Amino acid sequence: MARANDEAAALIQELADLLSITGGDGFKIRAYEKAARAIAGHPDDISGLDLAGLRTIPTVGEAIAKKVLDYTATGTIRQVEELRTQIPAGVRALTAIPTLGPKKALAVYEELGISSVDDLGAAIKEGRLRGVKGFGAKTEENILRGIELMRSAGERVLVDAAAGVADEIVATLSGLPQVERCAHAGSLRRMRETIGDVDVLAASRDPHPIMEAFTALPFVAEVIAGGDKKTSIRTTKGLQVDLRVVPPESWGAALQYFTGSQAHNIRTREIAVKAGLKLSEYGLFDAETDELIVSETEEEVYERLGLPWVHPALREDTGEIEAALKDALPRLVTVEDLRGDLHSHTDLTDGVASLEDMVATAQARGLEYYAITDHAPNLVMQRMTDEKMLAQRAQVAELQKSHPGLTLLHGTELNIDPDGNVDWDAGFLSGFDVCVASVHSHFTQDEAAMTRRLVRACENPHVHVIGHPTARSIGRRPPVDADWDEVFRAAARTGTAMEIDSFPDRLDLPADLVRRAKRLGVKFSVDTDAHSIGHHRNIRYGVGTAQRGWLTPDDVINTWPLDRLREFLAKS
Ligand code: DGT
Ligand code: CA
Ligand code: CA
Ligand code: ZN
Repeated sequence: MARANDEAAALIQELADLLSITGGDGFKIRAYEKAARAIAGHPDDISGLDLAGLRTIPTVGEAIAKKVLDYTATGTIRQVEELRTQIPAGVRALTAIPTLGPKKALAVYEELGISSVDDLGAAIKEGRLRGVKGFGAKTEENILRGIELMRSAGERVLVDAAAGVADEIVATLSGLPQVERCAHAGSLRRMRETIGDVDVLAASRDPHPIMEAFTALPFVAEVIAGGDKKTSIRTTKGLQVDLRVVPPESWGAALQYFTGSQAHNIRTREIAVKAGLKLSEYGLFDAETDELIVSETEEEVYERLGLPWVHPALREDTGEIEAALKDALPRLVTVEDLRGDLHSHTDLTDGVASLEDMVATAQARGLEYYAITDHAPNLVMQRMTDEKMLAQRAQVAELQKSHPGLTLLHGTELNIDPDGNVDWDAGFLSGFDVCVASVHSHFTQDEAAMTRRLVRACENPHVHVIGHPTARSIGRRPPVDADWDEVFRAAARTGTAMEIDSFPDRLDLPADLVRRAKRLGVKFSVDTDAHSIGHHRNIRYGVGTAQRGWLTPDDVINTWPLDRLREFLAKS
C-alpha cells in the first residue's frame, strides 16, 4: 500500500478524533472517519492526484480533498496542527486508551486534572472517578481493561506495519551491487501476530556501503547503533530495524539464527552440540577444529543437523523439533494453494470498492471462486434490506457472464445474536451460496452464554463459516470468553468451518486456537474479509496464521476444488 495513502488517512482520522474531543459536529466526524478508510483503501497512490482525482474516491468531497492536497503539498494538514496545539497533550495521551472515548478523556482532564494513563489508572483504583458524571463501575472496569490491553501490546506493532517497512528495505538493499542476498528474518519471518523489531539480513563481502544506504533511507528518524556487522535504526513511526551483514558462506546459518525463535534455536544448538558441531550467529562450525562449515542455505544447516528444513512459522519449540526428528512435519498451506475467498464486502455495505472492482481484484489474484458477503440487516448501521440483497444477487449473476474463469458466489455475513440466532428466515437464507456468521455485538457475555451462542450458530444448517470467531481486535478488544473446545467440537460435528480472518488487527482465529481446533477435526476458511481492493493483499497474514496453526491444504476448505467445497456447503 502506498505510504502517502496511509499517512493522509491517519491525519484525517486524527482530525476526526481531535474534533470529537472538542465537541465537533458528529455528522462531520463520521464523514471524516469514512473518508479516512476510503483513502487508506484507495488502490492508487494519492500523492499523484489533483483535486478532481481525489474527488473520485468514494466519500471524499471537496472539503476533504482539499485537506488531502494540503497533506501532499506540506506533509501535514493545517487544521490538524492547529487542533493539536489547542488540545492538551495529556488528553491526547488518554485517547490512546482503546476503551476511553475522546469525550470521556476530556471530562477526566477537565474535572480531575488527569493527563496521563498512569494517573487515570491510579485515580480509578483510589475511587476518585466516582461522582464524575458518566463514570459508573462498569465504565471504570472497561477503562482498566483498556489500559491493560494497551500495556500488553507494549511497543509491538501489527504484522502489516512491520512487513511494509521490511519489504521496502529488502527491495532497496537487494538492488545494491554489493548485496548477494537479502531477506527479513526474526518474528516477521515466523509471521508472529505482532512484531517487536524488524530484523533484516544481507550477505556481502563489502558491508560498509550497504550500511550507508540503509541509514540514508527516507524514513530513518534515528540511527540507534552503527557498525559494519550490525546497524540499528528507528523509523519515523518509531519502529526499530536491525540490519546485519554476513559473509555469503554464513548466510544459511545466520538466517537460521536470526529467524529464531530463541526457543527453537536453543533446541537446534543442542542438536548441533550432540553432532560435534557449533551453531551460532557467526555460522556453523566444527566444534573441535573451529572450522567454518560452509552453509549457504538454511536447508544445508538443517541437513547437517539431521533434520528436514523447518518452515519458519513452526519454529517456536512447540513440537516442531520432535516432528522433524520423525520426519513428520506437516506440508503447510500456502497462498498459492488457495482457490477462493469466502468473505468480502462491497460498497453496498461498509466496503469502499464496487462489486465490479472487487471481482476484478479476485480475478487478478488468480482465484477460481469468490464470495461476496455483504452485511445482513441486523447490523442496523449497514441498512441492508431484502431488496438490496436480491438486487445485488442479480448484479452478481450478470457479472458472472463476463467472468467465465471465476465462479462468483453470492453470500452474506450474518450477525449471531446473543442467543445464537442469525438474520433472516430459512427461506431467505437458502437463497445464498455461502453464509458467514459472526459476533458483532454483546462481546462481554459470560463463557457459558457465549459458548451456547457459538454452538447454536454452528448447528444452524444455513451457517457455513463462523467469521472472526473470537471477535478480538489486537491491542483494542480482547477475545470473547468461550469454552473453545466445546465450540470446536460443535463445528467439527456439524461441518461448520472456522474462519481465519486475514485482517492484521484480527488474525482470528488466532494460531494457538487454530491448532487446538484442528486436533478436534475442524476445517477452516482463510479469508481476506476485504473491504477494499488493497485488503486482498492481507491474505498473506491469514495464511501465516494458518501456517502457525500447522494447517495443511486439506484443512482449508477454500483450497478445495469447487465441487468438494459445494459438498461441504451442503452441510449434509
Ligand atoms: P520480536 O523482535 O520481539 O518480535 O521477536 P524476534 O524473535 O524477532 O526477536 P529479536 O529481534 O530479539 O531476535 C531475532 C532472533 O535472533 C530471535 O528470534 C532469535 C535470535 N536471537 C536473538 N537473541 C538471541 C539469544 O540470546 N539467544 C538465541 N539462541 N537466539 C537469539
Ligand atoms: Ca525482531
Ligand atoms: Ca532484533
Ligand atoms: Zn464481521
